Amino acid sequence: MADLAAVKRALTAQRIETPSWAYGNSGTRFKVFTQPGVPRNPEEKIADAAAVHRFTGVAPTVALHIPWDKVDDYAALTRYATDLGVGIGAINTNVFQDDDYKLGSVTNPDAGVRRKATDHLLEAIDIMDRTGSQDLKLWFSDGINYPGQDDLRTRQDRLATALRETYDRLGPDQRILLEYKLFEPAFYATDVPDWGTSYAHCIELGERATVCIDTGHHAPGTNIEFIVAFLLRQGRLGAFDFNSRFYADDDLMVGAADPFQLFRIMYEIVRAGALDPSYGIAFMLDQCHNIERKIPAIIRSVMNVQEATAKALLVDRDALFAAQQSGDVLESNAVFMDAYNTDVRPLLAEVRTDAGLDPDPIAAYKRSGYDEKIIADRVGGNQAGWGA
Ligand code: PSV
Ligand code: MN
Repeated sequence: MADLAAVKRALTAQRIETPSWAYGNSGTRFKVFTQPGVPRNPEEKIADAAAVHRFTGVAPTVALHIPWDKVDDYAALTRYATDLGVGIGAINTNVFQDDDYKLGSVTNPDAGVRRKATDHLLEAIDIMDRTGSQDLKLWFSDGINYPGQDDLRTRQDRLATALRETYDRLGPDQRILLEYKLFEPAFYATDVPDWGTSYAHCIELGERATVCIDTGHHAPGTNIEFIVAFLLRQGRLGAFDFNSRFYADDDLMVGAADPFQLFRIMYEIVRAGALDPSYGIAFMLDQCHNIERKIPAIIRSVMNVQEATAKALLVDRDALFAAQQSGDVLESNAVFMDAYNTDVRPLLAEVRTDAGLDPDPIAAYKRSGYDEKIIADRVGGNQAGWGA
């Protein structure tokens, strides 16, 4: 039996970071649907992140995206966040929305474009210095659409050069989170398509370069928990971008498509003792909410991660190891599934009540009047969204 007091302590200490862009408008390649009450600036996004933290108690940081969240005074923005009870988390770079990047950013055949892209990565570290952020999250949309369009190997050299310059600029407490993505927007070849490529570049760079696993960035059927286990063993798992995919990179609420997969991932985390914030893994959401209200969707996502975590913590590891050791296939699987099939909602309600929170964060949010207030207040101005 898992020690219930220890499980509750672990759940209380858990931390989940929310992304500023999830509070803004978003859509598919075909349509961005706007919603009333959407933030018009970084401050309003931070205010929404603070609301999520107030109701969940486990989401005390918000990731920024530059230049979407560009401001003149990052120290002031950080103070603003602190006053609302949250901190600034990872800084995300954007080398995918300028016309210059049509043929790639840091892997572009044009040295001038590569310089511009690398300068943006360096600028992001300047911002981290001011916000106190430790994580620079890099996702490159770089890739090619047609065989022969560019030299696959040379593009890896260009990538390595830009990463080296960026890594060398990091402060002692800062690190790179290098994300990979199987495809899109490049359809034939992507320059960082998988964890192996990301891992190899991280090894080359040094120990402050780690892999970010975006759960939506794999081929169907990929065993993501294997990647988690492998990278943890190598000490190179730095972060998650949690979301759900049904087909491609859907970026829907984590735990919506495959809660069992999320449980299996969280089990590897628990198994490695990597859940506690002091271990250094950033558990972030990377989602967008195109048709549903954004704040309750983010609260629901945080709760889904908590539920998967609670189930992972409930695995009777002594019984599991004993069954595994004796080669009892059915018993091992049964122990694992027992934990997954436990209804952990009452346990999490208790954890929240103990922390002085409402046991039902979604209901509490709905009752709070926050949604009505932002709809009434945020009139005029330009709503934030992709490209804003
Ligand atoms: C694009 O796929 C993406 O969702 C990446 O996962 C990044 O983390 C995110 O955008 C923000 O740039
Ligand atoms: Mn991501």
